[in-house]
Amino acid sequence: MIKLYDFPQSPYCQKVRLVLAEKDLSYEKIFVDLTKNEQKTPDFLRLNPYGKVPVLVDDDEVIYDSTIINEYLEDEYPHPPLLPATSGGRARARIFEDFADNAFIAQSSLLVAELRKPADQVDQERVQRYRTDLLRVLEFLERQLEGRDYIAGTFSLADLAFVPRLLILPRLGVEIPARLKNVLAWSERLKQRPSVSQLQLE
Ligand SMILES: N[C@@H](CCC(=O)N[C@@H](CS)C(=O)NCC(=O)O)C(=O)O
Repeated sequence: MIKLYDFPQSPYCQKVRLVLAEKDLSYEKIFVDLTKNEQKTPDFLRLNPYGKVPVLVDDDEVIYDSTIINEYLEDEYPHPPLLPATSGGRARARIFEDFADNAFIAQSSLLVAELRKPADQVDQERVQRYRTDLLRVLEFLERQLEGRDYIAGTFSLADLAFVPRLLILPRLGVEIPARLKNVLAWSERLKQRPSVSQLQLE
């Protein structure tokens, strides 16, 4: 039985839950309360020395880091495939999976953290800067999606990596501008997927 050490609001845990759902894998969810620092207990650090969720345990295998977990799931449970068939396509999927983590999730997490502060401590200048940065990322994605339904051509792990933050953009005060037609269509296409519509964000 697969076990997932999870914190519901974590976009990295959400990435893994999306892939588990796409592959229709059953698993046990183990709640790690980050608000109580449970990820830094000796027991948890034995699973992941970085003290971060998600961690996936599949029989004797202990795997951490959402990207590595999702690649493991793809290797171990290849159907349905979530990487393109060609080497070039797979490389592109990996490039954008990495971009989602480092540019999109990382940027939006700064905004989430700022907006979570008590109202009188929120730095509006920063909020505006983070929103502008996210819009710049969306503009870049618009160009990358030209002539493609999905970021690496076929639906893949890369698209799923964007989903957690794509879903909460309105809550962060970021509307996808109407001129970004490719991003809007891609986002709608993703929202139609059962794995995405049923994703628990809280
Ligand atoms: N690169 C890691 C990042 C994981 C990560 O940053 N997890 C956060 C939750 S969103 C965490 O566990 N933070 C707790 C901490 O750093 O103490 C991945 O993709 O899994």
